[in-house]
Amino acid sequence: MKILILGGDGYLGWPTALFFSKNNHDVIVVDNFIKKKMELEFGYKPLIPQLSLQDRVKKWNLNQNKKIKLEIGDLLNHRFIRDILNEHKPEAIVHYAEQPSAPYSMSNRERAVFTQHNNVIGNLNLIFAIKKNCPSAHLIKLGTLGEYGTPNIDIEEGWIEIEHNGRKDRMLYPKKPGSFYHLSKVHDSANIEFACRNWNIKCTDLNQGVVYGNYTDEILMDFENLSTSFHYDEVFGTVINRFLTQTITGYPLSIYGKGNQRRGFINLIDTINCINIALNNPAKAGEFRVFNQFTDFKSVNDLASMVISASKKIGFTASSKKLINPRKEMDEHYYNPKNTSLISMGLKPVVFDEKIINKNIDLIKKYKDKVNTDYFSPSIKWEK
Ligand code: USQ
Repeated sequence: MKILILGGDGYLGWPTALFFSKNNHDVIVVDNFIKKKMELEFGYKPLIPQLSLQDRVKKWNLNQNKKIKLEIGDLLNHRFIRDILNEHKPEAIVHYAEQPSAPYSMSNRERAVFTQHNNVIGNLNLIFAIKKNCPSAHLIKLGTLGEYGTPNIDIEEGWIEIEHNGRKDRMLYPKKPGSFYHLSKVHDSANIEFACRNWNIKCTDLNQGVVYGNYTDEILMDFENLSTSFHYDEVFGTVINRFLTQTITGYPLSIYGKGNQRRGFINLIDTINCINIALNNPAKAGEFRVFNQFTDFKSVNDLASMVISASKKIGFTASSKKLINPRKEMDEHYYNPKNTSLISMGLKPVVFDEKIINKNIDLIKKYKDKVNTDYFSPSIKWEK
């Protein structure tokens, strides 16, 4: 199948490209390197040094039947994305090409505006280009579980049956997200749902939990040269990846607030497995299908305790510290998000256990001397 991967230089996009190339698909990777520019704004580097995207693609293509193609450009340039779709006529489009950080979007007005402009307008340009040039392509859009927030009712997969004053309808599930970043994905979902209803295009919107992990089978083929961007700073590093990096340096695991907030999470390997399931079972024409893409949910305290106890078995003496929460989040809350769709379609989740925690630690421990512990303290405050 011909698959376009938008945001193919990123933490998720790069390993997704490797997986589909390895599995004999024609992969075209698109990126504008905006994330690299955002990293430079803060001076943050990923823990594992990375080759440029061009060099990684060259290395990979040396030993593969199916060569990855690379296109550099920005979804904000509507002519660029229109021409790419016209030239390649992809059957599936995996859309990761968005500003991915909640703290970034909350750091000041400019970055909030940038986040929503970049994400919402880029996505709009994409759906217009799909309508014009490849209306039967399956759009696989990365949304986020955080679109829902932490409501005091069960979280369904994108849609909910509502009965109001004696009448019923099936509506998009109401959203109460916790950052301007998460809101950008809410707006994307609403725009795509309208496009599916209005133009008969097809989309799977994946409301993904917090991703962790630093390897996939394809990355392990040449870890030094094919690694993905593994961040541990407060802007781009997700909570478990930060905890793993703090463990190797002996820095206390940074629990925000009382640590009772619960979140859904998923291993990097399962992100790709879920995309693969969606790809092999496309939405129908006109369908806006939503899957909640996480494999487990736990409190931040539980995640920290699991990392501390697992890492003890391999000689680390990790501890944790509760910090004043820089974000505005509910500490005690009901949380019951559903994730039955992908499991019923065959996802066999990678379990977050001692083995997986320690394999991830083992792969990064040799970079211990590269860790900059200044990256660990949160400075971006939601209420400022
Ligand atoms: N947290 C800590 N300590 C830390 C970092 C985070 O306790 O050092 C807590 C936060 O307060 C939050 C939870 O961990 O309650 C998750 O934070 P995060 O930074 O790992 O994840 P988040 O900001 O929610 O965003 C990440 C990705 C984003 C994706 C989202 C999925 O950066 O792209 O959309 O996870 S979700 O959270 O389900 O919306």
